[in-house]
Amino acid sequence: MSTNGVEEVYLFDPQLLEELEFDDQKCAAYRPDISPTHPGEGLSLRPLCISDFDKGYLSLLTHLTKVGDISREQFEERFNLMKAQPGLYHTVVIEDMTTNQIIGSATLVKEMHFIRQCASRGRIEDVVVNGSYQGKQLGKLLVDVLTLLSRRVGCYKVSLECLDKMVPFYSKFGYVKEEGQNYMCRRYVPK
Ligand code: 16G
Repeated sequence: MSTNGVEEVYLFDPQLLEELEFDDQKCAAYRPDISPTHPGEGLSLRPLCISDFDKGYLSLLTHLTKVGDISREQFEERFNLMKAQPGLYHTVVIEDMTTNQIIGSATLVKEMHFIRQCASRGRIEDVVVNGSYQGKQLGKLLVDVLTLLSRRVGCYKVSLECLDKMVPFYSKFGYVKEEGQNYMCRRYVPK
């Protein structure tokens, strides 16, 4: 795909999303019905592109947590480092095609391990939807897509961290608080 004759640089192959059997395998119910190929009027769901620096991707992330002052050079360097590890970083975005702004995003990170016969595990990170687009089932769509993708790319499990109030939301996709397991974290910078 190209915009203005310039070839898009995707973080990962968009075909991976096209190949998901979303309608047959989705976890959540959608009313009205939406899907990765039809996320809603004027919206498009796709992998993160290097050009999303100019489409408000970083300012969307500030709805989730601190982002800092990231230059184009820093963004592109990080993007290219992630892209250079094929199969590990899957950031999906939703663009409002009428404003050319990124209004939703989530990331699946695939980690490689030795345990379980050299297995991989998935982590769903940085799920965020612009407040003006809430109620359009977009958070649900992003998490559903990445959860399906985690299985498709061979993860033996997928996990995420969330606030107490978000537990009912993530439960819809089959995420459970495992008995006896705790999320522990040591921070080196303030929250
Ligand atoms: C949320 C995110 C997590 C992210 C963290 C950032 C989801 C499911 N969880 O817990 O991925 O790393 O926020 O917060 O999106 P922090 O900057 O305070 O660590």
